[in-house]
Amino acid sequence: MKKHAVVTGITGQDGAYLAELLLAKGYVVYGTYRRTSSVNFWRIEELGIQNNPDLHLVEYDLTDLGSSIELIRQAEPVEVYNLAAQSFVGVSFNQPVATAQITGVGALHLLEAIRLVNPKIRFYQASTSEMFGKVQAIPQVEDTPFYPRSPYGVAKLYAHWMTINYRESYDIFGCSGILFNHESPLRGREFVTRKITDSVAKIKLGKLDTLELGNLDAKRDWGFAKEYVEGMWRMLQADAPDTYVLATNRTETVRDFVSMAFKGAGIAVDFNGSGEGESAVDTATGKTVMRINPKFHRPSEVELLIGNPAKAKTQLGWEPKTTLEELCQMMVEADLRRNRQGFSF
Ligand code: NDP
Ligand code: GDR
Repeated sequence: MKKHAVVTGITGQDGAYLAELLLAKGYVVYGTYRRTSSVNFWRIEELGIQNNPDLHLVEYDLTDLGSSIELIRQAEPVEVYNLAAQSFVGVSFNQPVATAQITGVGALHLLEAIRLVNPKIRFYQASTSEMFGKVQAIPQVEDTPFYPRSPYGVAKLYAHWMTINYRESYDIFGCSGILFNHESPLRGREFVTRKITDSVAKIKLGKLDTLELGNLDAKRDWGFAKEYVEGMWRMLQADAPDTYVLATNRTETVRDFVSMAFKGAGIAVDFNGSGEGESAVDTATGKTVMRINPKFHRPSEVELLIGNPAKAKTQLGWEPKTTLEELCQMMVEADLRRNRQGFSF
């Protein structure tokens, strides 16, 4: 008998990679997607898993308690990975209530469904370094105090504590993975790394003049998403439920990533000016290829994230392997290929 797993948010970056991993490990996967006017399966198509007979696509919305119960009852999973969320920090300032309902209370719906249908099911909650927000220690580890700086961070903190509360109250095997930023060619284009690599590819191919960004000074700990989903799976195979940080223990600025991406496309840039007047110029042509647009600034910013994944290494045998340079190059090359072929999601 194959094990069943539920993956919420299969149309997202992590959902697609995790489904690929679980199918390779012999699971039957129930991947959930939302009803929209044009459902987007490009990631599972790019991974070539959309027609796998062990993959069942289930229409589901995290904000509905009844369908959460139905999902768990019908899929009969041994493991549930809650990856669905309104995951874009910037949008959470404009849609704080929707973000609370989806990203915060949505996780509670799944915990309730597990408690009611089968409390033996193991549960993974996609927690985030955004919970550290205005950081209280460097680097951040599992017991660093939280200080979220966005409605998204606050909603995720609620879901994080609910996972711990259900672990302690009902003995549910609930794990919380505090994952730092992880990126890939499957990253959504609204997030800064993919926005940069896609724009750099377009500039290289003459399809775009200038990339516009917000805060270049923000520092992030960026890893490769495909490696991080392996860490999620390992958390649910452990002897006891726990909370783990997954990160690379290296931090770089958005500006560094911009330079790395242009370099990866064979364009050398110089940065000029400062603050909102900062720009980057192609040293070969003298053209401005990056400038600041204040509309991309956030009302409150997370300035510095760097995580120490020592606990995950010791207890789960998990560690990141891909360097930021390799990751950036992989993303630039994927975006050059897609843009040459005339499409880019
Ligand atoms: P994505 O934004 O790529 O994917 C989010 C998924 O959630 C999509 O499949 C989306 O569906 C789905 N979703 C959104 N709203 C609902 C809803 N109401 N009901 C059901 N599904 C919904 O995120 P990632 O793959 O990057 O991240 C996965 C999870 O990990 C998220 O919870 C994110 O917050 C968290 N996380 C991510 C990190 C990262 O660096 N990537 C770091 C730490 C945590 P649709 O395609 O229809 O929009
Ligand atoms: P983040 O990722 O907010 O860390 O959340 P994002 O890539 O959106 O921003 C990273 C940093 O870059 C700065 N920035 C810009 N960001 C975007 N999106 N667009 C811009 O034009 C731009 N210019 C500068 C941001 O201000 C920020 O400082 C991601 C998401 O995946 C969350 O779901 C996840 O929980 C965290 O990572 C860990």
